[in-house]
Amino acid sequence: MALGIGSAGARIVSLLSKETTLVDRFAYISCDESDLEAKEGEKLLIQCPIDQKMTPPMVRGLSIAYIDEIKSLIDGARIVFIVAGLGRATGSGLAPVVAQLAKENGTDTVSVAVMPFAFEEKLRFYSGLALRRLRSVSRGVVVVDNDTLFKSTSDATLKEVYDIANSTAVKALGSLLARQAEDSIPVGLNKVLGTVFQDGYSFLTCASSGSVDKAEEALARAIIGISKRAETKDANHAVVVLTGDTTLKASETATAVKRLGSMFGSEVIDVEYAVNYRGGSQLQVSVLASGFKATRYDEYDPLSSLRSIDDAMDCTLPSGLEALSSFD
Ligand SMILES: Nc1nc2c(ncn2[C@@H]2O[C@H](COP(=O)(O)OP(=O)(O)OP(=O)(O)O)[C@@H](O)[C@H]2O)c(=O)[nH]1
Ligand SMILES: [Mg+2]
Repeated sequence: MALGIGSAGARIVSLLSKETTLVDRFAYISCDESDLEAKEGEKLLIQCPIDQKMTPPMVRGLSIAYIDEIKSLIDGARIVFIVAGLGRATGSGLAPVVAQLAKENGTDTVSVAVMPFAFEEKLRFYSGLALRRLRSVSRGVVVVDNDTLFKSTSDATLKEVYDIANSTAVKALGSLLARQAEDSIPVGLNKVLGTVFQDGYSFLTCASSGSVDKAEEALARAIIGISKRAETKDANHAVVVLTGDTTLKASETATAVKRLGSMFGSEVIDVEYAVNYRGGSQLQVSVLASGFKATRYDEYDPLSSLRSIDDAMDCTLPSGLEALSSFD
């Protein structure tokens, strides 16, 4: 099951529903009705009785009244992929709650955390905090950094930036979560999960190249995306998906995969790969790599080094709402 939370999560899962062939159920949770519009699948709206700007702790507070509904939404799923953009109220507040409820239910969760663009400095604190929380309650966490999905140019609108970022992210996720088809050799769910269910964080990055050594060049670009956010030598598992046209040679794939260990600076890395011939002459490469104990986002939350804080206490209701009888 894929579950989109908040605005970014809902948009990405809705696009993913048209791309993946491996996910059976799609669902959406948000505090904003417009995130749920025109989405096919199960939907849950978390309502706030007072119109006001929310924070992640407020959303967590509001979610208490919806715990049974969240539980029944995820009930029966073998694996839940939770997708959320972190840093604002809904995704940061709700994604860790949903992951925790799935864990209590005995369901394995893979949380896909979309991290803020560099220009969204104000979102750093909550995104760092939410990522740490997600790590503590999910079986696997895949970090997708918005800056690796789109190089910001001054003339693009925010909608264009999101659209490009989403199409890149969804192509990468869809190529990992694909069934066997005529024009592809997929990696298979078990190998993806084997990579993601490692200690620490996984990263998903993408790059493309049209040069003579396109496989190697695109791979190097994707790995540079990870190197700015974590120690590449910590990587112990990776899945590489190459998407090109029908001229993509086996020898190119083989060379790229062989070079991967030295590109990461880790000779012990366990590499799986998949090939997809539905692309164009530009070779697209997606790299999912795992085993990263620390990330640059640890610095986003200055309290992350303290071990004595009880995160479960961080849950508030908008003032005035405590007295409403519908809240536990
Ligand atoms: N890739 C991508 N990122 C997005 C998109 N929409 C928002 N984001 C990013 O995701 C993070 C969280 O933003 P939203 O998803 O809009 O926030 P939300 O979870 O809906 O929270 P509230 O609207 O405050 O309740 C921010 O870093 C945004 O830049 C999107 O469509 N695609
Ligand atoms: Mg929103």
